[in-house]
Amino acid sequence: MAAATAASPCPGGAPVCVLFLGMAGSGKTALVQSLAAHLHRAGAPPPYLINLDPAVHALPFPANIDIRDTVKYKEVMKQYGLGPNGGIVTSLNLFATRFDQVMKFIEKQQATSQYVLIDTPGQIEVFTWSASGTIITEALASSFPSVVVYVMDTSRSTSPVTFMSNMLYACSILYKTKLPFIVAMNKTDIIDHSFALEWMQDFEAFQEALNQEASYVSNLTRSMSLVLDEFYNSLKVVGVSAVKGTGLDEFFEYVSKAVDEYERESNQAAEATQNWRYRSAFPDKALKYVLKVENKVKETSREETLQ
Ligand SMILES: Nc1nc2c(ncn2[C@@H]2O[C@H](COP(=O)(O)OP(=O)(O)OP(=O)(O)O)[C@@H](O)[C@H]2O)c(=O)[nH]1
Ligand SMILES: [Mg+2]
Repeated sequence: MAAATAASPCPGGAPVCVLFLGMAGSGKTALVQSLAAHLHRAGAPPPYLINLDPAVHALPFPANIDIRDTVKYKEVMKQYGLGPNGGIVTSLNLFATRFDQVMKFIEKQQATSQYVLIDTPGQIEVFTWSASGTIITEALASSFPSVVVYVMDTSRSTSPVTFMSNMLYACSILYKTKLPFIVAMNKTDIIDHSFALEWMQDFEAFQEALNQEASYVSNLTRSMSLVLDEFYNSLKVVGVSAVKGTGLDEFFEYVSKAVDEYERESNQAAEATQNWRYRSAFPDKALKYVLKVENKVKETSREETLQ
């Protein structure tokens, strides 16, 4: 429980925003509930819970912010003459216009919560490919250490072709959000996720499993698996069971590693922006000189402060 109970995983003390994405029924809501219960049992500060699914009937956790309090999904469908998916997209769009208020609530959590756990709708594309999803993700990531968790139903990914489709989806979300990324292989109480780990680490084991399936899709999958090799290398994968509450300590350890990654990348991005600012104004030689002078100025002012 060390990772979850220790002081904030973020050096600045800001709460870490964890966004749960994944196919319908993969267990996003159950995992958020299970993680909140896990933190509670360990006596850790309570996480701040946000529900962004306007269509959920019964929520198994007490949300601090619930989209359903602001937007009535059924009325949105009626008012705009929309079907279920259009209703969810529009509800999220309406909610996104007021997301600045959510940000203010999260800011106030600095002293009380280490984690902000955010549940999203099952229609994954609604969140990952809509303007509101992008607005919400970027707003969070620009102010708080933010991590994406792709929840996968392990028991439904035992066929290599289905597994590959799931991984392609995960890959597309990683490249879309460009945030530190964790794959939570859920429902390990039904089947252990070791088969999936083996497929990701051992290309030949995956090929062997594919050989059992003779279809044109398996040929496509064979080629795709070569492409995904690079993606697998940088991936953090953890097996969990939301129902049994297993793997959750390890999950929080991965979140801490993802926060380190977030910090590293934001520092690099800040440096790159700064260098770019100079680069656009000065030719290469002059740039080196400007950076040298700037470092000298920094050193001098540091020395003056110390004196
Ligand atoms: N055996 C088992 N079942 C699980 C686990 N996690 C979730 N489930 C079940 O899977 C079903 C879907 O879980 P949800 O948490 O609603 O999944 P979701 O991803 O939030 O679903 P949507 O919001 O509809 O996309 C429920 O019947 C859960 O009880 C798990 O770890 N093990
Ligand atoms: Mg759900």
